[in-house]
Amino acid sequence: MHTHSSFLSKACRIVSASIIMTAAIPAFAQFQKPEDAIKYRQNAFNVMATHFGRIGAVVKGEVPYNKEEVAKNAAIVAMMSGLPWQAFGPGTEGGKAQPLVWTESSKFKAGSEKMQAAVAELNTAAQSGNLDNIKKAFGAAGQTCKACHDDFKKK
Ligand code: ASC
Repeated sequence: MHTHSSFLSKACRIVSASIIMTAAIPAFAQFQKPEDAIKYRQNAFNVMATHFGRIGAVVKGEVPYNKEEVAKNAAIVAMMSGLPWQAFGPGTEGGKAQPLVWTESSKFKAGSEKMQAAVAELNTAAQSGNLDNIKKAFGAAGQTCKACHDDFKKK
């Protein structure tokens, strides 16, 4: 029969083993393997590009301006813009990312922050419902996408 103390010592061993295994998780953090991180960031960018593109269609005059629709799309873009970066950790090289993402990581981070600031501005313009401001903010945000792609995305 198990004594109370042997149960405790077994529990302690399990907890210790868990702590050791946690410490052994590499820098791609919550992702089980590098491919999962690559998929995650590509999916996040894809959702962002889909909703950014819907605003683009309005900006280009292909779709009539509807305040609620643009506001919803801009909010999604702004929310998604914070997600991909956690999935570029060490050991997750690959996909469409250039090696420069990891060798020039401070430049990459600065670019990501410019984009996040620009889409936050786009969201502000979209919520206020001024189409001229939306057009300006959309153009500026698109420039921040392109700036990063030029340097960090494989063609
Ligand atoms: C988009 C999209 C991008 C940017 C970029 C802007 O709609 O998918 O990656 O705009 O093309 O230059």
